[in-house]
Amino acid sequence: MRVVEAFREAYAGSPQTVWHAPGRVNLIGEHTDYNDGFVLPFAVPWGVTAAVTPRSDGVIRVLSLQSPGEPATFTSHEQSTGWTRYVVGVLDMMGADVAGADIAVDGDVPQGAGLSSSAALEVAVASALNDALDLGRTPMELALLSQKAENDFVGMPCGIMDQAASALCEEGHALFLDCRSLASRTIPLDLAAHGLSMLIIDTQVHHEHAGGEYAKRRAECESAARKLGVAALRDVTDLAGALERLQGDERKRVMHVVTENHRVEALIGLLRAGAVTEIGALLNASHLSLRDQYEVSSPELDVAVEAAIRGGARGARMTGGGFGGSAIALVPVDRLDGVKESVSKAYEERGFRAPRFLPATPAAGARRVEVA
Ligand code: GAF
Repeated sequence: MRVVEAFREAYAGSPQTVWHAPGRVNLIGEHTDYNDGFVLPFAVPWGVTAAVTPRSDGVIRVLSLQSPGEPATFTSHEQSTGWTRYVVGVLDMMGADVAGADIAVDGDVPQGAGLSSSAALEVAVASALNDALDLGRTPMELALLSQKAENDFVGMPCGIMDQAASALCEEGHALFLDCRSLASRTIPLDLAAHGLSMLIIDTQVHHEHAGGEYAKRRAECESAARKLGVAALRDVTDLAGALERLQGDERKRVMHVVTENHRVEALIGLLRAGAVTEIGALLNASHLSLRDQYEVSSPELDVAVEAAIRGGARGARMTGGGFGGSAIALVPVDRLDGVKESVSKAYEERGFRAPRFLPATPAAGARRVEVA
C-alpha cells in the first residue's frame, strides 16, 4: 500500500495503525444539520487513508501523497498551515491524549467536488490515533471532535453531517442522523435492485465566496430562530405562522429548512415502503428549495439538474454546501448514457467546463486497514 511505503520511507519505521475514512454525498437534508435537523448522507467509495504512529515528544510530522515533498514538522499546533490544519486541528481537539505523531495520508476523493475530502481527512486521522493510543472513543465522539477541529481550529462553521457520515456509514446503506440527539440509524439503499443508479455530476466549479455565504446562511437561521423564540429551526412546527413573523431572506431560509426536514422524513418513508423510484420527486423539490429559498445553488448546478431530468433521471439535486461542487441524479441504469449526454451537451451549449461523472454506490464508513 503506497501510503505505508511513503510512511516507511519518510519516518524509517512502520506505522502503528492505518485507517481509511470516506467522503460522502448527501441524499437529502441539506443545510439542516446546523439547524438541529435531519440528514441522510451516504459514504462514497473514495476517501483518505491515514498511516499513524503516535510520538511522546510533542512533535507532529505530516506528509501527503497529494503534496509531494518533505514531511511538514510542527512543534506547536499554531505552526500548521494550509491542509495540514485539518490534521493538526484533530490533534489539538484530542488534547493531552495525543502528544505528537508521525502521519502519512493518501486521498482519492475528487478534489473540489464537494464530496467532503476534509471530513474524510479529519476522521481518518482521528480514528487512527484513537486506535493507536487505545483511547476508546466512539465513532460519534470522533466525528464530533473532527467537526470541532474544523469549527474552532480551521475556522469553517460546518455542521456535523460530513464527519458523522465518514465515521458511521455502512456499506449499502444511507445514514439517517438526527443532528440534535445525534441518534442515528442506517437505512438500506439498494438502488441496483430497482434498476437505478446514483450518478454524481461534478460541475468542476467551486465558487470562491462559498465559505462566507455558508456562514451567512447559518447566521440567518440562528437570527430567525431567535425571533421565533425557538432553540433551532428544527423546532418550528407552525410554518405558516412562522413565515408571517419574518421577512426577506430569513423568511426564505426558514421555508427551506422546515420543508427540507419534512422531505428527509418523507424520503425515508418511501424507502421503507420500497418505493425507491418515487424519491426522485423529493430530490427535485429539495433542489428547487435550495435554489430559490436557500439561494445556495449555481448556474452549473441548475443546468446539471435540469439536463439530467430532461435526459431521463427520475430526480436530481445539488448535494453538499452548494455554490458549485456536485449534483446527484437518480437514474434508471438504462438511461445513464442518455443523462450523461444530456448534461454534457447542455454544458457545452452554455460554454461551461465539461462536467465529470462518477457513479456512487453507498460505501462503508471509517475502518481499520490491515497492513501485510
Ligand atoms: C457542508 C457542511 F460541512 C455540512 O455540515 C452541511 O451543513 C452541508 O454543507 C450542507 O448540508 O457540507
